[in-house]
Amino acid sequence: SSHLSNGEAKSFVEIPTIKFTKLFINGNFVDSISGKTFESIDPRTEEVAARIAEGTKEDVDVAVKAARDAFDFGPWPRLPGAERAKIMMKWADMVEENMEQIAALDTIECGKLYHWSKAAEIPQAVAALWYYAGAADKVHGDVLKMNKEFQAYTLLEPIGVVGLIIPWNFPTFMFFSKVAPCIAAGCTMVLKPAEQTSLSALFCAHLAKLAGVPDGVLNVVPGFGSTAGAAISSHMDIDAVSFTGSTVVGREVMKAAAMSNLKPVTLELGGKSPLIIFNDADVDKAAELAIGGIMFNKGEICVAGSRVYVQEGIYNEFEKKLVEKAKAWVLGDPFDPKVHQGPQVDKKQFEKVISYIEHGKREGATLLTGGKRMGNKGYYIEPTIFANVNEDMLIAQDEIFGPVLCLMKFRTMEEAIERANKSRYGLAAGLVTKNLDIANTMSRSIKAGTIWINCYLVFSLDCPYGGYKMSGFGREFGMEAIHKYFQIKSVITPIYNSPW
Ligand code: TXE
Repeated sequence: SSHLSNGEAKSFVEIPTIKFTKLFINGNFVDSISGKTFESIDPRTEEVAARIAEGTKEDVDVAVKAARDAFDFGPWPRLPGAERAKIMMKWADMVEENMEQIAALDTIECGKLYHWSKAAEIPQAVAALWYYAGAADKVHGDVLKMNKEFQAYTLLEPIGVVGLIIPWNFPTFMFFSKVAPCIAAGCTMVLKPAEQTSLSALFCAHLAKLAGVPDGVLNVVPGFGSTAGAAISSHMDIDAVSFTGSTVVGREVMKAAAMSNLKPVTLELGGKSPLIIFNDADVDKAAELAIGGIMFNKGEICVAGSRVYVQEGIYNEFEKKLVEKAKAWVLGDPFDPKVHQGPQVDKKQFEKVISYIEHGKREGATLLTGGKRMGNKGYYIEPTIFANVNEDMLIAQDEIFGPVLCLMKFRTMEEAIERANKSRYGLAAGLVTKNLDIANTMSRSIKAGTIWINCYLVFSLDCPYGGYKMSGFGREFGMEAIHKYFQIKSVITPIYNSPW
């Protein structure tokens, strides 16, 4: 196999000094009230990368107070949109200037490809600031009614203090895709990064201050979900929550929101997305899409194409190509530019993926390639492909969130629709066909928030992004995302002596 050995720890880039490890509250880096810290582990080495101040409920309370004061009395919600945009653009420039540093922090904590972060994730994060800065002075209410007796209009008011809870798989992009629309709308916020990946969030908070974001507008409280996270979703003085993470925790967040102050929530949760390949496809290109669709970011992406359905006419050829491509997929240090896949984010995720692989074998699926850990240090897992899978198997139902592909054969389009929809999730789907009728029927029949036709994992900030079914609700990106952060107020007044 062409997999790189992870034996010797080579250094491909200069690892930055880690400067910010404390809570960022009201414009200052502070210790947690308890004084406690937690360890962030480098998944390449299983060694401690940093010790980070551990925020708990008490710290969240202080952060919420700062955000509340900044919202009720501070300049941010009262600035003209164009002024907020100016500061956001400055912040975007600073993120761009510090791209290498930010990418390195994400690689150290998350194990993601450094060169990919530099080429795509951080530029997309910057683009999120541009996009919503551009929107900040162009969102407004409507004139609803003007007749002889009454006129009415709507006002869009920033919703208030927002809680943002983010996961570890795209630390920098998740941070900005949540913060950018929220801050553009004039809200203030308390953000909790995932416990695995706090460093880039803290670094970017530091840049926000330098760019001129007023104190208290953005507060970052690292810590664990059951303490700091739960304190956000159940807080009586947080007006809305946006969450990305597991379906299990999404339900907890919604419950806590309901049981506290009925704050609205947006949930972007797990997926088990189908990629459906028809007989007329270019087999080589389709296999390329399928490999990238599941192995990209080590399978740690909610829209991973984890169920691949191939029509029977090309199935055998496809299977052969797919296995070849999986074997050529290079595992190793994510700082190495030749590598395609780094380690899983942490021990818990690593063990979860391995246990699903074991389960797949027991369930009777055929292991075509992979299926093991690579090396004995770092959370590396070989690209893994199972064939002879059916929808009753756990590996076809659950989100594995790792480099594990389930390959299935189908005969008719009707069968493909039925089986693709046989999932409790509905985040995304991919279609490969040149037949317009098939593409049209399929894209309207699949219950998922995003449909990719003859492509996969193509993202754009102006495409709304989110789930059907247990993949959550609400949409990220696009103008939908900024509207989550407004209250709509209807104002109705009588009019006298109107000419019409
Ligand atoms: O997720 P959690 P984990 C899926 C994926 C993965 C599984 C578990 O299948 O294997 O979830 O990952 C915070 N109240 N996704 O355990 O726990 C937590 O601190 C409030 C899909 O990492 O959902 C972190 O900041 N917050 C996903 C965030 O929630 C709580 C991305 C996500 O962590 C909390 C990540 C609580 N009670 C995982 N408990 C996607 N949609 O892309 C935890 N958190």
